[in-house]
This record gives sequence, structure tokens and C-alpha cells, in this order.
Amino acid sequence: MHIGLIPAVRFEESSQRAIPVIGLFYLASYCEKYGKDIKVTIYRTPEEIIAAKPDIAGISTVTENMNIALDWAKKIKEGTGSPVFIGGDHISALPHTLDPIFDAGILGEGEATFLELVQLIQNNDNWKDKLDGIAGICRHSEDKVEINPPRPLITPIETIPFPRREKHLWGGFVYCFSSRGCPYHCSFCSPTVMWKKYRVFPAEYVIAELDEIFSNFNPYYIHFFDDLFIGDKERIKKLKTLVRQRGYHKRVVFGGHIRADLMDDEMCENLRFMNFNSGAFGAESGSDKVLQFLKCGSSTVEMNQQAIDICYKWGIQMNLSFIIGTPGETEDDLKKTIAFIEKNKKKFNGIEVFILLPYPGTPVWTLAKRKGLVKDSMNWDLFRTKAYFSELEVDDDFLYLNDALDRKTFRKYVKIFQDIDADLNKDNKAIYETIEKSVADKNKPAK
Ligand code: B12
Ligand code: SF4
Repeated sequence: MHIGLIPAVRFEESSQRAIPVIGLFYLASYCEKYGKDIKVTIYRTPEEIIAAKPDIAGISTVTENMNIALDWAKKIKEGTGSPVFIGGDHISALPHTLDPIFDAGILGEGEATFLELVQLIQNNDNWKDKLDGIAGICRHSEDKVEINPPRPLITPIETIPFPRREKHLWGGFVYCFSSRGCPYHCSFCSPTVMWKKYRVFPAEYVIAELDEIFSNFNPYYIHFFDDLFIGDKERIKKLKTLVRQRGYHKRVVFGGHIRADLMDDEMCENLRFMNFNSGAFGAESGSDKVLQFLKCGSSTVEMNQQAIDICYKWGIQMNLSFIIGTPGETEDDLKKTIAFIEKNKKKFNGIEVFILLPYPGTPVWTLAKRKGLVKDSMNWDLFRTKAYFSELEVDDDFLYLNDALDRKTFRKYVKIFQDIDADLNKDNKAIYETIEKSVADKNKPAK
């Protein structure tokens, strides 16, 4: 049985093109390891997948690309006649909105659910009548969408094989996941909707995956794209020891997402000793009032300051992200954020600024829905962002959530933040183009 998978991405944007969707590589390795007579191919365009005519097609999408996913699903269905499934954050948050073009939606962690679905199709001509038996999907039943009972998360997590990183698709940027989910519950964050709870791959699993990466690629930088890389202190300590035993700390720089409140001397020492030298965390705001809304009491400005100071002391380069446009945020709050950035700008490497968007399934989505700004069926292009904050325009359609500050004044501050962003990120500009170019350069696959 041949399965064709494709990520719905905007090819015109280097940020979406440059970094492959690793979720599909996990699906490929899981189905091929635990299934029988299954071959999974990852494609980049609907034309490729149509030409290959797989028995089953699957599309992965985030909210802002949902319209692309719908368009491609129609093309693929017309061109192949095969069943077309959808997975990823968007459908996982809004399963009851499944469009009739899709034969089913795979909700949350996809590997085990998708394999069971594929096996159902492999073994039954009348598989459509048996979809009610598959946990973790949404499907059409007569004229409505049924949501089947949820599927338990895969346990133990290390039974998930390493993602099948394909050399021809994998760009210059080697990243991996050493955990799934996050134990915190920030009001704007959709991974917690998706992953339910925090699970870590054991240090031995992570080092074995690194071994595989080193034998197939020549990385100079490895990014842990986990929502939270450092959530288990003991594991980080163990991983540092294993990395040093292999000498990987001399071959690459590691980077990933941390949390301000978990950074102490011991954590910094462990990270520094494994050559984890590029951290990122969401400082979000210079105002405790705004942080209270966004981080639900789990962060304060003081905690963020301490994390910046301790990382600086240990020489861990930090990238901080900030969110503006939060409900209740006043000019005074925005000025506090600007002052916080100004005060610390010599201590970090760069910043990212985002305008708060109500991703489906989050408490912010519920709030936006109450205000009538979003609904379950809407134009998903309104969630479009830009890879570079400097290119973002807050036009009249922009999903702006903050009644405490009028849009005109907010635009003035967006411009101020864009100038700060441009100034602080001069050296990081065009990072995705650099990643793409490096395919042919340092990070090229090993022979
Ligand atoms: C790495 C990452 C990126 C990378 C790589 C892109 C990618 N998607 O892989 C980069 C930096 C390029 C990026 C860009 C963007 N990202 Co991003 N990204 C992530 C991050 C941190 C990890 C994604 C990941 O690989 N997860 C691990 C894998 C295993 O999970 P997965 O992809 O969800 O796949 C699993 C299941 O969803 C399911 N599944 C998924 N697809 C399918 C398809 C089928 C057929 C089946 C059966 C199952 C299935 O099975 C997989 C295995 O379990 C997530 C946060 C998170 N923790 O998920 C945000 C996240 C996905 N990104 C997000 C956003 C908004 C974006 C951007 C729009 C931002 C921007 N303007 O640049 C772009 C859009 C990119 C795109 N693909 O279209 C949001 C999406 C929220 C939403 N509801 O839309 C997230 C959740 C972060 C957030 N802000 O909350 N991103
Ligand atoms: S924003 Fe970060 S800390 Fe908060 S829930 Fe999401 S991943 Fe966890």
C-alpha cells in the first residue's frame, strides 16, 4: 500500500519552505516499522502526489494554511480518486469542522491512529463503514461530523521510531524533538491543546537519534524544537554526559526552547557543558499585568530578568520572543515592554515579536469567539502571519483583540516594535534564506 503525504505550506515564503514538517517523517517511520507492506512517500506539491497516484493521501496543516489544504485536497481527490485525510494542529482543535472533501481527520498525536486507519483500508473494501471503530479521528456520518473517542497517547513514548529524515527534503537545518507537549498552560498556546501532557524521550533515545543524525548529516547546529526542552532536569544532566562522551559538544552547537523559571546555575552549567549555546524563551511582555493574562501566573517580569541575567553570566546566547496586542494592554504596558527590551538588549542575541493571534482551541480563541472576531467556519487566511515581523501590516481585517487600545494607536506601536526588531535583528535577517542556501553548504547530507 502506497501512502503519499504532503504538508500544506506556502512555497512563496522561505520560512515555510526551508524547514520540513517533521510530523510527516514520524508518520512515515512509524507506519513502515509497525505496518506490513506499507510505503510512505513525502511530497512537496499536489502535482507530485497526483502524478504518483498513491492509494491513500494525507495532508498536514496549521490554521493559516487551511485554505491551501482544502484546495490541494480537492485537486488530489480529483486527480487520484484516493481517500484524503487531514491531520495537524488545526483539525485537532476544531474536529467538528471537518470539510466533506476529507475522508477523516486525525486528531492529536497521529502515528498510531494513522497506522490503524491504513490497516483498516488495507484489509477492508468497505472501510468507510468501519471508521467508527478508530479512536482519535473525526469523520462524516450521514450529514454530520462524528468525533470518535480520543486515542491514548503512545506509551512508552520511546516506541515511536526516529523520524525518517529524508536527505533530499531535509534542508540545511537539522532539528529534532526530544519531548512532546508542555506542562504549562499559557492562554495563547496551541501545542498544549494538541499534546495534552508533557512527555520526554529518555536521554538514551535522544542520544541514539543524535547518533543517527551525525551518521547521515554533517550538522553544525542542532535545534531542539520541543515546546520545552528543559522540563526534566535529570534528563538534561544525563543527556549532557552522553553528548560529552560522544564528543558531540565539540562538533555542533545545540539550541532550543527553555523556560525562564527553570534556569538556575545547575541548568545553565549542564546546558553550557553540552554546548547548548542558543536558547529561546517567551518573555512576552515587560508588564506583569499582561504576563498574568498570557502566562496565567506562571511568569513574571522579575523571573524573566533573572533568566536573562543568568544566561548572560553563563554565556548562553538568548533569543527572546514578545507578544503585543494582548487584551487589556495599554500604552503604558507597551512602553514597559519597550523599556525591558532596551534595558536588556546587550544581553541577548535577538528578538521575535508577534501580535497575539487567537489560535483555535486556546483560551484566547474562546475569548475572540465571544467577541465575534472568529468563528468555527471563517476565512483562515486571516491568520496569515509573516516570517519577518518587519513585513507585517495591521490592516483593518487583522484579528486585533485588544479593546483597551484603539487600532490606530496600536499601529503606531507596531511600527515602533518593527524598528526595534529591525535594529536588534540586523545580523539575523533572512535567516530562512540562509538555511535554504546552507543545504548546498555545511549541513549537506553525509555520504
Ligand atoms: C517546528 C515548528 C515550525 C517550523 C517547521 C514547520 C513545521 N510545521 O514543522 C517553522 C519554524 C518553519 C514553523 C513555521 C510556522 N509555524 Co510552526 N511550529 C513548529 C512547532 C514548534 C513544532 C511542529 C512539529 O514539528 N511538531 C512535532 C510533530 C511530531 O508534530 P506535528 O507536526 O503536529 O505532527 C503530528 C500530528 O499533528 C499528526 N499530524 C500532523 N499532520 C498530519 C497529517 C496526517 C495526514 C496525519 C495522519 C497526521 C498528522 O501526526 C504527527 C505525529 O504525531 C509547533 C509547535 C508544536 N509543538 O507542535 C509550531 C506550530 C505548529 N507553528 C505554528 C505556526 C502558526 C506557524 C507559522 C504559521 C508561523 C509563521 N508565520 O511562520 C508557520 C507555518 C509553517 C507551516 N508548516 O505551514 C502554530 C500552529 C497553530 C495553529 N493552530 O495554526 C504552532 C502550533 C505553534 C503555536 N504558535 O502555537 N513552525
Ligand atoms: S507558551 Fe511555552 S510555556 Fe506556555 S504552554 Fe506554550 S510551550 Fe508551554
